[in-house]
Amino acid sequence: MKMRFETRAIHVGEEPNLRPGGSGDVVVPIHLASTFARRETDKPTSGYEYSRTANPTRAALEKRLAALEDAKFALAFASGMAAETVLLLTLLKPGDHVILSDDLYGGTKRLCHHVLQKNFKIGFSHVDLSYPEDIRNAIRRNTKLIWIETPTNPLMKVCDIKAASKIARKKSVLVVVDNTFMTPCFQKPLKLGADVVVHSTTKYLNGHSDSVGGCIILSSEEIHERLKFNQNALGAILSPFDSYLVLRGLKTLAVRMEKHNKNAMTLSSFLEKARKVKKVLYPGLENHPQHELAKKQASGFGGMISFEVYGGLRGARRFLESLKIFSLAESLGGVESLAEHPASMTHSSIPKKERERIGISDSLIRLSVGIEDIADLKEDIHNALGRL
Ligand code: P1T
Repeated sequence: MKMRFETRAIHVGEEPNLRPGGSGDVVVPIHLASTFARRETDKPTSGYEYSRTANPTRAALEKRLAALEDAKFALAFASGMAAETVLLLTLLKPGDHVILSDDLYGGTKRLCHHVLQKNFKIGFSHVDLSYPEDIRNAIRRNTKLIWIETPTNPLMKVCDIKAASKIARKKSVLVVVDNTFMTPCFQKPLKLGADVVVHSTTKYLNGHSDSVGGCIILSSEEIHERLKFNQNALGAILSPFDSYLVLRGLKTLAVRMEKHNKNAMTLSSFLEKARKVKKVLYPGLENHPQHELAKKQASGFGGMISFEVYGGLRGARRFLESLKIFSLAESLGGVESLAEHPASMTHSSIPKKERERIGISDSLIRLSVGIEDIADLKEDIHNALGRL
């Protein structure tokens, strides 16, 4: 039976085993074994041999992740950065060139410049991916890959995945989309023409701020085989317990995303009217430069809002340190609301001059809007703005 998204999020990968000897668990057990016994030397009897190579709990999660992005394959990693590292080391070789957005998660930028460029001689160009023409112009003879974060972290710029994929395909360039902010609940990059999706499962997919993980999702058998080989060779796997946590979190992904979206929509409109707020960046607002595109390419706007306060660094600090319900913490995508200061936290590895050129100013604040009662969230923001 072909299941719809919300049903898949609960059932795929956790079909109870009702065969003779099967226990019928409705929830996949946490298979802690590091190794699996076999009858014959030349083939693994159960299909499993060693947990780094494959593990039944991780396999259940990978099956579900693939189903949610309408893809054939998924691989689960020890963190979002581990997934990105294995992906880039698999697809690129020295001398290759990659196009990235000008603002994106600071850790991705650090991996690209401080590891891949420095040690492996891979070149990177940063462009504003909200202009498809700029993508076309940035493609070089040796360009192998376009890395798209949409909306971007933290400036919330939206890239037209369909247009970018069309440009890339003509030049045989691969398109990777980091779908962490939107999740497959709101956005399906592979359907829009992208080749590969990556996620930090640490965020919305797990949803409860109690697991660090990542994944790669795709339909190309050839690339999947290479990735699987390299994941095993490099050892960057998600543990059985974390796999279980993400399987559990995914069951409520759709209801959580609906509430994140609703709360963020209300809060962004509230911030827009606040006297001490200079500007608000949220794709759901009509004045967002890519609002129409965001409406067309995704079925929701997500739970992330960035905004600038008056009062520069001092103002931002005072606001953040006055919050009571929002925790002042890095990360995002959990049921609890978080607030952070990109310039000194998530994006501090980017030099100040470069940060300011991109638009990550000292007065920029990023919110991960949780699923608490919106009246409490509004009150918390209102009171903290009152301290400016
Ligand atoms: O933290 P990790 O699971 O390794 O994932 C890295 C990562 C990848 N992609 C995006 C879009 C991300 O936002 C992140 C991690 N981001 C944060 C920790 C943050 O606060 O923005």
